[in-house]
Amino acid sequence: MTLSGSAQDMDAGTGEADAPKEQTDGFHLVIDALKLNGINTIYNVPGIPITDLGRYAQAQGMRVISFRHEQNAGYAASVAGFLTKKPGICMTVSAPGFLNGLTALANATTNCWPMILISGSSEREIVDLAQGDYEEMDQLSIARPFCKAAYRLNHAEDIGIAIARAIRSAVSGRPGGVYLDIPGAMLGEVMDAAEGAKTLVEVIDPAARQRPAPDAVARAIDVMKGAERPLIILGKGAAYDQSDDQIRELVEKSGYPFLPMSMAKGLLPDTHPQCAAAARSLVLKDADVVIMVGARLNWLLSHGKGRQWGAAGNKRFIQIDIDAEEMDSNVEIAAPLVGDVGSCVSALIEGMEDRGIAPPKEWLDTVHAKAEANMEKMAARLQNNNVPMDYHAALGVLKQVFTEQPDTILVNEGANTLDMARSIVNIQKPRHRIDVGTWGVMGIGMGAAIAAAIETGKNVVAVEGDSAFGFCGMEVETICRYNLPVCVVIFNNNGIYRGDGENWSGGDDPATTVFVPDARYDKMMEAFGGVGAWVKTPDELRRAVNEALASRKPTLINAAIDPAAGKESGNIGNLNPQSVVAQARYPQARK
Ligand code: OXT
Ligand code: ADP
Ligand code: MG
Repeated sequence: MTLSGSAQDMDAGTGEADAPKEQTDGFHLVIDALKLNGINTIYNVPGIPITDLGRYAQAQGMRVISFRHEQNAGYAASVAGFLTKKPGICMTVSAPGFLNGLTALANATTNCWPMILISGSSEREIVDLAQGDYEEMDQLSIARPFCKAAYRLNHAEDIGIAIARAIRSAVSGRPGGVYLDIPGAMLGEVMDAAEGAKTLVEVIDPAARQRPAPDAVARAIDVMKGAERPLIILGKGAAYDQSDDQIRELVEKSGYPFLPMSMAKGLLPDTHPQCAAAARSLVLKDADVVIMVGARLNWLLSHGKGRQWGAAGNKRFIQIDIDAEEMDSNVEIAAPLVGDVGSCVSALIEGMEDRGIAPPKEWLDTVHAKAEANMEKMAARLQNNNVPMDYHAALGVLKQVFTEQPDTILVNEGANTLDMARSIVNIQKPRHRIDVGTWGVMGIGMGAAIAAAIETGKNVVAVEGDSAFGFCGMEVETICRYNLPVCVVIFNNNGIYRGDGENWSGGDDPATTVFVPDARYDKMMEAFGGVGAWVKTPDELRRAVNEALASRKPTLINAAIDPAAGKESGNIGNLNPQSVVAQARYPQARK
């Protein structure tokens, strides 16, 4: 993109003007650099100094999705990164807008998702002398600890290389968040268009394949050969890698049971006969060889040790990860395979040929029997018709909807709403479940739903605790404005974990964990032209969700859930600190 130049070069000798040279500017070089690298969407909140950057990007054919709050725009960008393997772009104003986006940048880095936060910033000279500029803040220094890399762009001629660096930093090796600081003045800098075009850089092979060394593969195969009770754990790094066919081949050729972490659900269908999700405790405790594929042995897996993992030292781990430093982070890794999931899994498949690798039938039967028993127990609970609904009744409906319409993307957050939906709603396709990720962060829901709809065009159902929704609920206006096929289902139990908490002082203020009872969130959606429904029975819920999916209209279903049905912190209540003093002081705390 070029601008018609107003400046003209004058021929000193004759006084005649040369043909006017075409010019460009910082705004358009940023847009051209992104487009050159196949990035066509920006998640944004406008304001000084980037308002016009958004307008011009839209004018130049980019999709610019404007949000009501930068944190949600940032979550959307990070989820776009997870879904597409290209860095999602979030664009914000300076200081407060930047800080609002920073949580999402840090969350992206924690989740290993590629994202670039581009924030406008104030006058360098004034900021550096702390002279009190409009929205003054040293954003670059503040961003550094929260991301993989942080850069500042000082001149228009550096835009091409800076955006190339940002893209490569975000997607190469372990993906993560990158901060790009854009002083407002730089955007208005004008330069010769042809010279500007030469400064643009197309990033070649930004996330180069990394094949594991043959001896590392041989070591892993030797460990597999000795396995009597093997297990494959699939993580969201495996989902991110998009080597879906190879992963399926590894699982099916080895015959090993597999346990999907929450966002790896669907890499193989949850209904696959080798899926061990419903026998989680058993496989973690009893497996003797565990192959980790793009999953970390962090808190979600009890760090690979302790009671959950059975007797100490009873396991050998093979770990596939792009990041060598992940190895031995919590326990000894017997066979590290450093590389991308696709290359490592392919190498394992090749190495397995003719090595007689298959799990003992007895182990498979044991896992299968446990999973079947758990599923049977669960099935009975899903049938109930209690009013008010409990989580099982409502999720029984959603389970059926997802079985019938497996192309729908599930977004999920909350505590009980999250934990129960994870185990009840089966996912059939890769990257069709997006949730709170490694930090268990609340508020990701609306940004994730918007990104999923924008990036895939598919129907999205966001199953939200009422508290979780409150962190990002204003974005229902964004959903309506862009007319996205998003159906938000709020599990409204009047509070955080439960809606029946009491104020232990006996005073008039409500308990710390409860909300206004029977709040009409459905009216929020109606306020912006979407469809709202307040449902109290499984049948009403089923009808409302099916209507939303058929119409593809923005819909919010406010599902009344029994305030007494949930548990403190869902499945992770054990992480709450305990105090014998407090328990003695408050008898209620002992419940
Ligand atoms: O094998 P066993 O027998 O053990 O059984 C297991 C499986 O085998 C079995 N299972 C099945 N059975 C039958 N059929 C099927 N299909 C099946 N599948 C599995 O079920 C059990 C359990 O299986 P699961 O779930 O796989 O295993 P488990 O043990 O739970 O796994 C452990 C974990 C750790 C991997 C898992 O629990 C997990 O992934 N947990 C994630 C938890 C998480 O991240 N929670 C969110 C954070 S909680 C808290 O921090 C909240 N806050 C604070 C806050 C946050 N987070 N963020 C910010 C920015 N500010 C504040 C807040 C405010 S939650 C929250 C709001 C909550 O209120 P809401 O209103 O939103 O929500 P409600 O609670 O609904 O009110
Ligand atoms: P989960 O929460 O599902 O267990 P984590 O986020 O803890 O997953 O782990 C993801 C892991 O995947 C990270 O250690 C990251 O380095 C790794 N990873 C990300 N992308 C790739 C890739 N393309 N190939 C190999 N490993 C990857
Ligand atoms: Mg709730």
